[in-house]
Amino acid sequence: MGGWQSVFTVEELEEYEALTCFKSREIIRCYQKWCGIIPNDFPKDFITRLDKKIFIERFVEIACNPFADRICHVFSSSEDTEDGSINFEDFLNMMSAFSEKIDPEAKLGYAFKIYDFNQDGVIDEEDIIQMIHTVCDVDILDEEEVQLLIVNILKEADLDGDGKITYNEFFNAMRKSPDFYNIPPVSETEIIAYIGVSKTDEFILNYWSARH
Ligand SMILES: [Ca+2]
Ligand SMILES: [Ca+2]
Repeated sequence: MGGWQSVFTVEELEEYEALTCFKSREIIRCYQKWCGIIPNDFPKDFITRLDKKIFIERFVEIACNPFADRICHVFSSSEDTEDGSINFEDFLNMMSAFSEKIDPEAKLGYAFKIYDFNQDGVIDEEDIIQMIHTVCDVDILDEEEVQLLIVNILKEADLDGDGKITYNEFFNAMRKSPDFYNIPPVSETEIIAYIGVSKTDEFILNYWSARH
């Protein structure tokens, strides 16, 4: 690890270990990754914020993910909610959430936030439409199919039938998935095929895990 270790104080490493699912070794590796993402002339501290667009372009693992924008907004600690900029600490949290080591329930909490496009604490029809449009670059579904998909998703997850999926309802729907503890990666083609099947929980959970 050599010189990289000295980037952090012992206290900083302990603090980051407490806030993430990483050990100090993995935190240092995240920092190395971060240094590969930021432009050469960008400050190498932990709090300077990198513009969302530049971050997405330079972080290849996320660049192709249609939810990249939402992911940045969920993990950005910027006070400006429209901003989505990322600093090292946000990046570390993001990596921790993507990690296989994270508790699946914690991962679901992040997934829920990502799908809650309008950030009102529930997933409703508006969010589901956004979700479909995010996954499908081209309009492969007509209006009728979109409506059917919404109905199917709500039928599976919206237990009290109020047209909104709360976190608890989301959690219950996700927990039924046989892939809950063993999430397989899927290709974009499979994801689009999945929409046709419209098995809500598998669709959402597989999608979330597909690109990291
Ligand atoms: Ca919402
Ligand atoms: Ca409900």
